[in-house]
Amino acid sequence: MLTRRALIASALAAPAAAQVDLGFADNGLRPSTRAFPQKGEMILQRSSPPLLETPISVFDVHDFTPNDHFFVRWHYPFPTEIDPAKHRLRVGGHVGKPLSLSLADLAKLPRVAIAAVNQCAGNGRGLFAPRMAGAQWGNGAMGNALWEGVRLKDVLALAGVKAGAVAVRCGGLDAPVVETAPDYEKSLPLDHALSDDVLIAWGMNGTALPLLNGFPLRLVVPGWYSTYWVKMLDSITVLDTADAGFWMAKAYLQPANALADIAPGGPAGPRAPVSVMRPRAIITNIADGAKLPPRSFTPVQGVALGGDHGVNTVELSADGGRNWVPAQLGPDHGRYSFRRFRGALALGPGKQIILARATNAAGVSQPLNQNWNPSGYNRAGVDPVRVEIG
Ligand SMILES: Nc1nc2c(c(=O)[nH]1)N[C@H]1C(S)=C(S)[C@@H](COP(=O)(O)O)O[C@H]1N2
Ligand SMILES: [Mo]
Repeated sequence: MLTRRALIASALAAPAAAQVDLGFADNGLRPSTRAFPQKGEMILQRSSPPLLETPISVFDVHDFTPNDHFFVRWHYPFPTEIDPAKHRLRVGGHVGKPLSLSLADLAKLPRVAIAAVNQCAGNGRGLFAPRMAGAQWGNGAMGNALWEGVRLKDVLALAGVKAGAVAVRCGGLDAPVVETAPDYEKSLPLDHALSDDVLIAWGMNGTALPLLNGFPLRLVVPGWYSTYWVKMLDSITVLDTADAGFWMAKAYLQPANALADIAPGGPAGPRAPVSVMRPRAIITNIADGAKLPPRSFTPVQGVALGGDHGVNTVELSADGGRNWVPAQLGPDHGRYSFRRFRGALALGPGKQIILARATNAAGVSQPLNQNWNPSGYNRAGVDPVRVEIG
């Protein structure tokens, strides 16, 4: 299944100049890099641990984001050389039979492939106004891939989950620099861990996971933000009490309302862990601020995701959302996948604003206003694209 060793990357020793979050420069331009192993040109947010963003132009031409342009996000340093033959996935905690599984052991279970969008909970954070702290991502902290592996529930069945279990905690090979810092571990509620769609994946778009995307194994939680998609997965612990660890109880919390929003500067109110993604449509062929020649119809295209339900419609508007015209949808790769869209708008001369709005199969639509919250999670509103015609 995995025959080659992941390459050591001298490039992972970061250029010293870029240890801080770079974000958007005043002129809106962000530095790009080709210095990372198995990656082509990416937008550099931070070099160590790496935060690499996918240029929007990549989404304009692919249903499946190529591995060498797939975004990268790590909280902590991780091994840069991994021998897949020696890798073990330990399964323990509240189970009848603790396990230590090799990749060959996993490959004996039924294999599954699912197309799914992996999106950082902070995707688009840098576009919020007012701004907030955290990686200043544009909309490129997401990507769509065909993930191949086995079901988490099949692995849990091998170990035998005991009565009274409530959650399943996953951890990877990365570790904090400071010993007292909390290991990156994320938990799924037991019912979700047992769903058919949650995978332990080794394959990404027909090949092994790139090192930076979690070689040799990662969790795939379709429809949920990628904070749960633990990379370099090496431990699964079944819990009989709620996970009180930092990364579940203290981090990745958002306002506990449908849109996860509050008034900027307003009281935070009750909070809940981020989980399900909301529908979004991102225009990929026209950059915000572009100058376009006059023509009777301006083509508009992009990618949409439906969250945990498929994309039902994408609509376009050139009059601030009073009138909408349906866009044509591209191939359907399943409910968790990107769905590309294309349409055309008649735009008069001068300054115009183009809107694209996705609605999913559960009838959830994008609001026109952005859902602001103090951590910049779950950006779900329509992203307007301002253009000048003429
Ligand atoms: N082991 C481990 N897994 C992790 C993380 C991490 O820091 N360590 N970060 C998570 C977050 S917040 C994101 S956005 C995704 C990014 O996945 P990618 O790097 O494959 O795009 O990985 C997730 N899985
Ligand atoms: Mo993330």
